[in-house]
Amino acid sequence: MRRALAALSGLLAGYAALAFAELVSAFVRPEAGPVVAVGSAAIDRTPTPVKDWAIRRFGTDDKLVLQLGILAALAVLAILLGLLAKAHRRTGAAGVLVFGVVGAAAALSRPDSTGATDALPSVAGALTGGLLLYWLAGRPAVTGHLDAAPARRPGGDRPVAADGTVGGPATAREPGWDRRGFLVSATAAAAASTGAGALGRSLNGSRGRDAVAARDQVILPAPGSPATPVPGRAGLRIPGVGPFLTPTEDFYRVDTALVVPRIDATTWRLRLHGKGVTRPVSLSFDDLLRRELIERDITLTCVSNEVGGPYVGNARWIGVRLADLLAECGVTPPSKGGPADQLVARSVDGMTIGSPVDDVMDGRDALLAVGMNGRPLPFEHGFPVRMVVPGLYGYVSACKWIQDIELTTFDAYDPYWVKRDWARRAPVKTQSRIDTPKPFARPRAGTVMVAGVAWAQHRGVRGVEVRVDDGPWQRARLAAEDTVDTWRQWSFPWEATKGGHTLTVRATDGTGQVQTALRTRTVPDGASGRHSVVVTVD
Ligand SMILES: Nc1nc2c(c(=O)[nH]1)N[C@H]1C(S)=C(S)[C@@H](COP(=O)(O)O)O[C@H]1N2
Ligand SMILES: [Mo]
Repeated sequence: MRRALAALSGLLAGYAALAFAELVSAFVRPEAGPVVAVGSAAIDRTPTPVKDWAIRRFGTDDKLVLQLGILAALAVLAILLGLLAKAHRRTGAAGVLVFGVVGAAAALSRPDSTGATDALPSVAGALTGGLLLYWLAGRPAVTGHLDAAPARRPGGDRPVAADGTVGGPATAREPGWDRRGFLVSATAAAAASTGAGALGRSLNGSRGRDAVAARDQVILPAPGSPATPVPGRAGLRIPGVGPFLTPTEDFYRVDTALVVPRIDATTWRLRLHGKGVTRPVSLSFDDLLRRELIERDITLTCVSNEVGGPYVGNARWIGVRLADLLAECGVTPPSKGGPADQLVARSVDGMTIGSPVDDVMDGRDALLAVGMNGRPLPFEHGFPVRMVVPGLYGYVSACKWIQDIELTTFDAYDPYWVKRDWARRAPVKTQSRIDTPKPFARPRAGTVMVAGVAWAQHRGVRGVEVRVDDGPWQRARLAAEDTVDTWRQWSFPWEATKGGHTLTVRATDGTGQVQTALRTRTVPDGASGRHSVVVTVD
């Protein structure tokens, strides 16, 4: 029993620490809270193969899994500290402080840390937790004092001991542990912590309210250069193949942000500066909206997408042409003698993403996007402004929550993902995917519609072929092309015969290059190889 109470003390101390840290974080920054800080620091330090696996295994839930993992680990450690404090009161309490130091160090190590105050939530939380553990662990010492006045059961006539034993004196009780005093303290501590945590939560929640209100106020001006209408036959409407334009709520999300930044567009600014920038600028959101806006359909792909994977989506983006802005600031691409070959975009959450200046300025529709599918960007996808560059994987082009653009060189600076084993330059590889039938489907013999998508952004898709088992490559029917920057749907009516079959797809891009069969992993510059689906025809 004493051990259980000791373990409970540890848990309570951990709970109090996190709750008070949450409260203090509301006065600092929600990102400085210990769980978010440790989680973010862990993300930054996770070896690339593990991170890549987590993205593939858990998708957008990777962050939830990480935070639940941290909480579970903390719970175990808190129990151990509680047990330790039973024997060594001071050591146990000091152990809680060690976690405060770890949390504080994590918060200060973050690239978006705004200064020493980021340590406060962890330090305050740990002090609270440490003191509580010290206090609870000391409770046994006061046993004799309560024994003198056993509680009376309401309406009853027999004394009730603190541990609920009815009848005689405290003989049945474990010696040295004042259980009632403990329970009173513990309950009070739990209540205070819950109150503090709830208050912190609600204060943190209201922080983003201005940003939400500012986003609700945004009215996107009509684009001066609208997107060409999507050809009616770009979407095949085949069951199992998604719509040609991916609905925003279905669009994949990949980023390192444990707390989605909620930026107030009315105070947001974008700075553009660096090597060869003769006229640096600082722009407001309204400055951007006053420029000519262009609207383009662009398919975005993540470098962590496995062959056949889901991290690809096609949206209608509205934004400012980045090349024009760069030219106004005096930027010349390196191919024309400019001194900077890398454009580094920096987000409010400390992400850095580097793109080749030559690609951004070669005439393609590289955007500072303000809208997605006709609406202001959702916070999850980078509100108020993000980059989108056709033909480059997201990690080398698509910085969300952007706040700074610096012109530099590839020699001088490695951005976030490049420091973590990913390639400096990463054009999207030609890929194709079978969306129907699904793996291990059991279609009936006869005509089975095989269909999916293919993409080779900025080169375009010229052809798609399907192979059944080891048979010849057969031409699939291609849906109409929207632009070279978008994916293309395809279909192949297959006369399916009974038995097990393997369907394989390959695309040919606009330059005539056939998608390679060579299988590579996602690291360092994107998976290659062909998607196959195994089915059994009944
Ligand atoms: N600030 C920030 N921007 C980011 C990232 C990130 O982690 N942080 N991830 C990049 C990656 S790897 C991809 S694939 C795209 C994904 O954009 P989406 O989440 O809007 O689909 O965002 C890019 N921009
Ligand atoms: Mo990505």
